[in-house]
Amino acid sequence: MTAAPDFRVARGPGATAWAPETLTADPYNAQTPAAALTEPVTPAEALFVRDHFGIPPTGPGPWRLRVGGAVATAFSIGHEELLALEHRELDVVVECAGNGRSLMRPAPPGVPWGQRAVGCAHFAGVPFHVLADRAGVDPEAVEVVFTGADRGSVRGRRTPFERSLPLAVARHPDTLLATRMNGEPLTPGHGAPVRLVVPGRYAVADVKWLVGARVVTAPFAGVFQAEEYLYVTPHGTPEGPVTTLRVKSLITEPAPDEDLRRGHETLVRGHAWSGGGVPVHRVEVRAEHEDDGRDPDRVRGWHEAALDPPAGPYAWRGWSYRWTPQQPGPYRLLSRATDARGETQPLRTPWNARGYGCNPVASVEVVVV
Ligand SMILES: Nc1nc2c(c(=O)[nH]1)N[C@H]1C(S)=C(S)[C@@H](COP(=O)(O)O)O[C@H]1N2
Ligand SMILES: [Mo]
Repeated sequence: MTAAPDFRVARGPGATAWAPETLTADPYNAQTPAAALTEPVTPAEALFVRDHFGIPPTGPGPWRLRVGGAVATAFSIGHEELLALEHRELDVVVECAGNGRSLMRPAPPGVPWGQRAVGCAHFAGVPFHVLADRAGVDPEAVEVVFTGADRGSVRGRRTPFERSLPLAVARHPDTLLATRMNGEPLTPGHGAPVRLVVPGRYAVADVKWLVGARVVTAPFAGVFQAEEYLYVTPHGTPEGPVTTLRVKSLITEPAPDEDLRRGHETLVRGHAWSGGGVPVHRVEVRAEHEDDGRDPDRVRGWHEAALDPPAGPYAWRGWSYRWTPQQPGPYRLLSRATDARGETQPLRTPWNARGYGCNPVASVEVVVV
């Protein structure tokens, strides 16, 4: 049996450092290393990074968040004052809407993510509604626009990274102004000193380096809201913004191309998650031998995996299945998650023109000797 490659680098007692795998250098886009995905909580230094413009110079000292727009009293708040407010802690799946795009054929434009633009982190933050209530939201307000300190050019127009949320989502008690991740202050790459975390949604909602929250009375039409991050049909028709995470699973063990032994029990493990706070109800596993044929419509023999206890409504859920391969040769292991609403992962890779929300059954190829 070949061991999974070890990306851990010792850094003091008990500490590990995991290097994300760079896909593009400028702006920096990097995937979570496979070895780090076996962890229930993804280490901060390993979590994938998705930047449009790069890290802006915002330290905690001069940082302020302006809350304004259609409110009774606009104000700004500094870092110390925000830290003093009551924090809420949540384990949250962070997944890029483009995760899995490179599986789609033909390849849609965009960062060619494999299946590792994802992780699950433990966030602590102040619910945004606390600041909204302090400002006093106007009755005719419909959305809140969240602004990052980073800016750059998109098709010749300079813009900050800005995204809006419907007022009810912005005011949901689980929508957080996160100051900490995995028990430590946020790192610069993940939005220090403060980022938005909107549990259950694709991570494009989680504005990093947050400096502004503007209440608006008409739907926001910024580039990252109205032009980018839309589902677009194969015929080019926009179908609306990416919002809720689609149900999905990941196989973390065995590692791809691992050699397994015939007649020996192997633990197949992974994570599964869905969006909108809907829990994963079921994960099924199938071991498909090369001789079985690979037409996904003929795939039968799904077996119930055991689910770990849930770590909260927005965390991914660990699952495992004990498998004893009976034949030598190449196998493909598949996992399929179903959530409490009955949404299940499709067998075939869904396709859309921008390559978002790719959630087919997970698969890994292994060899039995
Ligand atoms: N200010 C700002 N926030 C941002 C982005 C960005 O480029 N700038 N990228 C978004 C996208 S598309 C994703 S997937 C997540 C990635 O978060 P991470 O880099 O901490 O993993 O941040 C989101 N928030
Ligand atoms: Mo993203």
